Formats: sequence, structure tokens, C-alpha cells
Amino acid sequence: MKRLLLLVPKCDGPTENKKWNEYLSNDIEDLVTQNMWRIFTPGVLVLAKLAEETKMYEVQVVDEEFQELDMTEKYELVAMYTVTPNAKRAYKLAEYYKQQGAYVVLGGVHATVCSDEAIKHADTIMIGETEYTWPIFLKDYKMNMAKKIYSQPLGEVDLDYSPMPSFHLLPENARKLVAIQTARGCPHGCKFCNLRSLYGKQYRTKKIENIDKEIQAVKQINPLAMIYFTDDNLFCHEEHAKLLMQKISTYNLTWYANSDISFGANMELIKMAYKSGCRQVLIGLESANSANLKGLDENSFKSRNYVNYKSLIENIQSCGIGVIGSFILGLDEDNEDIFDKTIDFILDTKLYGANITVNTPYPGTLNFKAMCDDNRILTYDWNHYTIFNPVIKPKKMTVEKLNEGYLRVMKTINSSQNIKNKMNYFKEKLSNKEK
Ligand code: B12
Ligand code: SF4
Repeated sequence: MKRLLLLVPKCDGPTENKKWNEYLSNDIEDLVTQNMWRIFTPGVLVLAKLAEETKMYEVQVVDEEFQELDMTEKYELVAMYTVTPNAKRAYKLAEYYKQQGAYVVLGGVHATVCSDEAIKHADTIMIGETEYTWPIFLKDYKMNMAKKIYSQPLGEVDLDYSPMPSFHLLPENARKLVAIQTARGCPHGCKFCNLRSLYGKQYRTKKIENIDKEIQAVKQINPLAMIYFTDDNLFCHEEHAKLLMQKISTYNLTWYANSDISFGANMELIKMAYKSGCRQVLIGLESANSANLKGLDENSFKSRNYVNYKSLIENIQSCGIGVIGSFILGLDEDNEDIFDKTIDFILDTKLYGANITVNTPYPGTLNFKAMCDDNRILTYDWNHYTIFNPVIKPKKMTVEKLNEGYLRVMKTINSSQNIKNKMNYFKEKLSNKEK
């Protein structure tokens, strides 16, 4: 059997000892890390399954966020998942494994949107989704006829053919919160988002029975596992979400998901979600400054909903589901008052969590094109593209002010007093619910 390594390289970060932001102190680095959901990157488990099915490979999966990479191990085939901030490390590892005699494949988001760059470092690159192309590659590779590029047209993969991910390969320390994807796509098309360059415009769902099988498989490796439904927007297809929740409501499952704010306007859906075990949703609120939201997504959905943000968050949280709001600081309409506005918004709404990022134009997005055209990109060193490190010149403030403000927002919302206030709010909401 040939040895195949499916590898998710870690993001090296902007400097040797700074993972997220080159200017900020180490305690803020730790806070950013603590605020993150730790999840083993799920795409490689799909490729693992398809490779296992050929019965020709001994498959190993490594996500460097969870496992140490043993550089003494030898493989015939090494395939890596790339996002923009791990691309440079992936290229370095590609050179290393090629020198060791391995055949190297690169895929995932970054290799898809920067294929001309990625191809210089790999024997083969896989553009886009790979349910159809990876098995073809494996056949070609077996016959020594592998092509340089395999490319999947956008939006054509039928998710009924997406195999059960090889959850059994997950390392022990990655079995607490496990990713399951139930659909691909999102109706909004935000300017800063890479989704459409990977999945196209269509919204595609998996069959409920297949999702159910995936949940059962996760429970087999850890009966207490929590599930993170990684769909980019779980509740945007109401019927699919309801069928899913009906199915899982008997399971005593705890689960998290990503959503847009329209979830907060649908009390029936919120109650079903709570009942079926949903305890946190991550929502891209993007900005506490409404001027930024106009035109941020295709139909200005976020701009139209801004006036209701607070009441919609209250609807969700009062039912016992914590909202993690995601914010981008340094958008084009932001001046220095955005920091106080963001702090006030977060404290006011008693958001369960806040994911504070800075405006980062990822290649392949409309935002990236606009920043290139305006000559505002400060560096093309992908290690700096962590979403917590300024890489463009903000319009209405300096980079220094953006960093100072970022620090202040993080310190304020994470102060022990503010965390205590928030926890008291949740205790009160939950005790009211029980009455
Ligand atoms: C869940 C999730 C996470 C989880 C898990 C990590 C992960 N990458 O999945 C967590 C919370 C840890 C996370 C962290 C980060 N994430 Co994230 N994440 C997602 C999300 C919402 C869903 C991914 C998912 O569930 N995939 C399910 C699998 C089955 O689908 P898939 O990944 O598309 O896999 C298919 C293809 O891509 C391909 N493929 C996948 N792996 C491989 C490997 C090889 C070798 C090959 C050939 C092909 C291939 O084939 C698969 C089957 O068709 C995506 C959005 C998205 N849909 O991609 C963002 C996304 C990948 N994340 C993003 C970002 C920015 C990050 C972070 C950098 C944020 C940060 N600073 O921490 C880190 C990077 C960490 C990392 N190693 O990926 C961006 C990446 C943009 C970019 N250009 O880099 C995305 C695209 C979000 C967006 N809307 O723009 N993320
Ligand atoms: S709502 Fe979220 S997933 Fe959908 S396009 Fe916007 S950023 Fe991407």
C-alpha cells in the first residue's frame, strides 16, 4: 500500500512569535486564540474517505493545529489543504516533501483562487470542490498519468455524492467538537467573502439521511461529541434547517452553527433550534457602523437589517442560544469612533461572544480587487493575512490607530467585569426560561 498524507499546514503568522497580529501584545494573542472554536479542518476527511475506498492507500490525516507533524515519516503522496494564511507554509512543506521524493498535491481555497501561484509549488493542483476530481486524480496518479491541474466547475457537485468523511481518522484531541457540513452556498455574496469562488452561487444541500449517518458516525467515535454545522449559513434554507432539526431533536445533541441575522426574526426556527440542542450561533454582523453595510453584500441584506440587529439578537439570546457576533474593524466608512461604537454595541446587546477582525481582502474576493485597484494593499505576504492583522491602508484612520483601537475593543469587552455582567445576563435569561 502507498502512504498518503492529507495535511492541513498551520498558519505561521506574521512574525516568529506572533500568530495573529505583529503589533499586539502576547496577552491579546492569547485572547484571540481563546475566543476561537477549535475544529479539525473537515475537507481532508472527505478526501481521506475517497482514498480509503480505493484500498490502495494507507491514509494519515494531520491538521497541525491538533497534531505535531513528524518530518521523519515518509510518504509517496502528500496532499495539502490551503487557506491564504497557511499558503506560504504549505509551499515550504511542498518543497520539503518533493525533495523527499513524494508527489505533492495542493487544493483548498487558496490554491483555488491563486492557482497560478500554487501551481509553481505542486506537482498537481486541484481547483474547487473535489468529490468528482480527486478519484480521477487518484486513478491517473496510479497509472503515472496525473495532470498538472484538475478543475471542478463551480456549483456542479451533487452533495448526495459527497462521501461520509473518515471521522475515525480524527485524532483523540479533535473529537470534542466535530465539523459536519450539511449544505454549500449562501445567498448574500459579501464582498470580502471567498465562498462564491469555491462553491458558486447555488445553494446545495445534503440529504437529511446522509447528514444523520454522519452524526451517527461521529457519535461512534465519541458519544459526547458536540457538532459544529459548518455551513456558511445554516438557516437560510428554512425547510432544510427544519428537517435537519426535526431529525436531531431526539438525540440530546449540543450543536453550533453559522447563520445570518434573519434567524433572529423567526421565533419558530429559534425555538426548534434550541430544542434540538443549538447553543451558539455565529453571525456576521460585520459592523456597528451602518454606513459600512450598504453594498457590502449583493442585495444590501445586512444594511437593511441593521436597524433590527439589537432586537433580533435579543430574540435569539432570550431563547438560550448565545450569539457570537463577527465584526470587521477598519472598513471604509470607519473613523476612530468605530471602536467606542463597537464596544457599546457588544456590551449593550450582551453578545455571548464577539469575533473582532480587521478588514482583510482575501484574493478571489471583490474586496481584494478593489484594494488592488486603489493601490491600498500594504503587503502580499500571505502570512500577514490572519484577519487580525492590518494588511491594507484604512481609508479614514492610520494602521497605528486601527491597532490601538483593536486592542482597546478586545481589552474592554473581555474585562472581568464585562464578562461577569454578560454571564449574569445569561443566567437570568436561562432561569426565566425554566420558570
Ligand atoms: C469550518 C471553517 C473553519 C473551521 C475549520 C477549518 C476549515 N478551514 O474548515 C475553523 C473555525 C477552525 C476555521 C478556521 C479558519 N478559517 Co475558516 N472556514 C470554515 C468554513 C466556514 C467551512 C469549511 C467546511 O466546513 N468545509 C467542509 C468541507 C467538506 O468542504 P471544503 O472545505 O470546501 O472542502 C472541499 C474543497 O475545498 C476541497 N478540499 C478541501 N480540503 C482539501 C485538501 C486537498 C489536499 C485538496 C486537493 C482539496 C481539498 O475538496 C473538498 C471537497 O469538495 C469555510 C468556508 C468554506 N465553506 O470553505 C471557512 C473558510 C475556509 N475559513 C476562512 C478563514 C479565513 C479561516 C481562518 C484563516 C480564520 C482565522 N484567522 O483563524 C482559519 C484558518 C484555519 C484553517 N486551517 O483552515 C476563509 C478562508 C479564506 C482564505 N482565502 O483563506 C473561509 C473560506 C471563509 C470565507 N467565507 O471566506 N474555519
Ligand atoms: S453572509 Fe457570510 S457566508 Fe454569506 S456571503 Fe456573506 S460572509 Fe460569506
